[in-house]
Amino acid sequence: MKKVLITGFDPFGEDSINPTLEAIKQLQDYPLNGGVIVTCKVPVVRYKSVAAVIAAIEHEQPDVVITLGQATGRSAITPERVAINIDDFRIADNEGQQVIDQSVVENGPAAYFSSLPIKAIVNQIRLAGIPAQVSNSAGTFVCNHLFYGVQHYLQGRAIKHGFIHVPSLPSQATSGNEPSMALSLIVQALVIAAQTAIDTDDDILQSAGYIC
Ligand code: PCA
Repeated sequence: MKKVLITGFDPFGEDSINPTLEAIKQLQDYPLNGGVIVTCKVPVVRYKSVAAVIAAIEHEQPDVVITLGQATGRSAITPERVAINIDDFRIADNEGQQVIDQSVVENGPAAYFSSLPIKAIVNQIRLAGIPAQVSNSAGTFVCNHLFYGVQHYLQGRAIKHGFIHVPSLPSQATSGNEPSMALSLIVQALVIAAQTAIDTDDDILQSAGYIC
């Protein structure tokens, strides 16, 4: 039995809900083929976000970790390719910290790649009829911070980890000016991502290059 830890963030900024927090409520103890999903809630706070996920990893001893975040304005499920060693927050985090151009980890490498099979995940989600695309930037806010910090911690350990951004929920996008995705589709896509992560050792070769 493989264990997949999926993490969700608190609401942040102007939003009073976060689709990732709503998703993990439905994913706790979700049975996979040969595995199970466990979950953990994460504060939108520099450093504390990473500490919360490290504590959950130590407690759960998962085989795979999928960290999640909301990406307002995106219309697809987007597995992130890379985390970069920079915090450049466009807004304050949930403890009022707004840092500019500071390292996530002092003297850490410039970047870490996802160790999830991101292209296989995108393919499988698309086969279920749900929009998905590899993303080549997780931004420079708490999501990228968490992605980098957890990947840094996991160096030398046999635990796969990657970050997936999900769209806003329809109730967060009622102006009609922003894309959104129903919670049921987000949850379905994340189950597919978790299953694909435990089933796939080597990612597929398929172009996901874009002009950003
Ligand atoms: N999204 C933010 C942080 C928390 C979240 O859900 C981000 O993309 O950085």
